[in-house]
Amino acid sequence: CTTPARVNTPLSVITEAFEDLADLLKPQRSEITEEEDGLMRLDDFCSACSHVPVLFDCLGFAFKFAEMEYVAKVKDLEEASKTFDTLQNILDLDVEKETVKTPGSHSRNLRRVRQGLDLIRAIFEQFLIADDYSLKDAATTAYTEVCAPFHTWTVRTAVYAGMYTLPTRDQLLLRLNETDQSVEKNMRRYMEASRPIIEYIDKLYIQRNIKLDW
Ligand code: 1PZ
Repeated sequence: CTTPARVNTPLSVITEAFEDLADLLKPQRSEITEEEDGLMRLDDFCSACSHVPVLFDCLGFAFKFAEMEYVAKVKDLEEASKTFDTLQNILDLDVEKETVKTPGSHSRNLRRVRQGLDLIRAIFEQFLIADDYSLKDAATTAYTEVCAPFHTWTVRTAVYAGMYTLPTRDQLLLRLNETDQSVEKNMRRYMEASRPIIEYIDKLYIQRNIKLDW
């Protein structure tokens, strides 16, 4: 029997990784115990996050610094996963040490990675609003909504300048090896899968009385 060749595009790899992670959050999976229910493992989270950098390869040099920032934060969490089993564990330790918002702390890096995942979701949402909407306009709107309020003036200025160097819509589809139809399907799937994960992370902070205004 012949299996049809399945094309694994960068986007489908990312999307599937986050769908798998979101599945782990669904209650009543038979193979988990009650204590494990509702817990997200840090290593599972990091392994999904580690797929994102292929997206940066499609964006060009201007977003190299964003990639390095993102990768450094995920790497810190990967290191932490050798000591801490769950996302809960890193928050609890930082709460105890009063280092939740301290630059470089695991809880702060988790918040930054979460903002990155949400930014991607928002960019996809904007991108799909119209076929003739440029990537630059989609990304600018998404960034203004999701990340700009939390970034310094210097970072914001650099990001807005970088937007002018983004590829066109067609160039992006080409680099992602997607068609108009397949990109829509994959982006929607990522939007669906990332939503519960982002909400889950936000809840971890809120449950510990940490406001999300940073
Ligand atoms: C396909 C779509 C293309 C759109 C491209 C839009 C890219 C916007 C990039 C925003 C970069 C922000 C970089 C710098 C952020 C830093 O201020 C903070 C510092 O955190 P601190 O050390 O003070 O705790 N770093 C971060 O927030 C780390 C994560 C940023 C990268 C997220 C980008 C993800 C989205 C890219 C899509 C490929």
